[in-house]
Amino acid sequence: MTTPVALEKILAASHDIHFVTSVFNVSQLPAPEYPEIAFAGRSNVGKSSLINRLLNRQSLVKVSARPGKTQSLNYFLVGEALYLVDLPGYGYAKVPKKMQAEWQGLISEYLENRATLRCVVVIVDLRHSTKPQDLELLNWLRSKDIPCLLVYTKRDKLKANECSRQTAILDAGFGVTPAERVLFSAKTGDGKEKLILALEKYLQ
Ligand SMILES: Nc1nc2c(ncn2[C@@H]2O[C@H](COP(=O)(O)OP(=O)(O)OP(=O)(O)O)[C@@H](O)[C@H]2O)c(=O)[nH]1
Ligand SMILES: [Mg+2]
Repeated sequence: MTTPVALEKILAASHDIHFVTSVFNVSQLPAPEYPEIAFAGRSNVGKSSLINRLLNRQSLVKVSARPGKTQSLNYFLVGEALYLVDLPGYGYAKVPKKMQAEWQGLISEYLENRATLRCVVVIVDLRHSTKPQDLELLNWLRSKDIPCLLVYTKRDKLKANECSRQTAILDAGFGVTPAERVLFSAKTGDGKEKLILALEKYLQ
C-alpha cells in the first residue's frame, strides 16, 4: 500500500470485503493486524453511507434515516489488507445520556490507544454550521496528534453557489485549508477519487 493505485485496488476488491465484528468494549477489539481508518461524525451525518460508497456496496453497512443506527465500532476487512471502522455517531439528543457517555468512553479509548489507526475521517454535513461537538473532536484529535481528515458530505443537497459559501464557512470554522478537507456525496459518488487519494497518504 504505497501508491494511490494500491488503495484504489484494495477498495475495488469488492468480492473480498467482510464484516468482521461489532465492538462494544475495548476488550473485544480485533488483533491489530492491519492498518485501519475510522469514520466519525454526528449521528445521521452519513458515515455508513460514505463507507458503502467507498466500497461500491449498496448496503454492506446499515444506513438509516433514524439517527443513532450505529451503536458499536463496526469492523470491515477489505482485501485482507485494511480495516475500515464505522463508529457510532455523537450528538443525538435522544440517545440516553448514560449510553452516550459509554460510547464516548469507548471511542476515545479506542482512538487514543489503537496503534494501527492511521486516520480518523471526521465527517460533517456540508449544510450545517460549525458544530461545537465536531470542533471539540477535531481539537481533541489535534491535541493527541491523531491524524484526521475532514469530509464535508451530502454535497448533492446544495447548489454550486451554496456549496462554495458553506465550504468557506466550514473551512473558517474548523481552521482548515482546502487541501485538508474533501467535499463528498455518498449519493452521487462526487469526491470519491479525492477521498481515496487523501486517505492514501495516511497509509504510506
Ligand atoms: N442526499 C444524500 N443523503 C445522504 C448522503 N449520505 C447519507 N445520506 C442519508 O443520510 C441518512 C443517514 O445516513 P447514515 O449513513 O445512516 O448516517 P450515519 O452517520 O451512519 O448515522 P448513525 O449510524 O445513526 O450515526 C440516510 O437517510 C442516508 O441515505 C449523501 O451524501 N447525500
Ligand atoms: Mg451509521
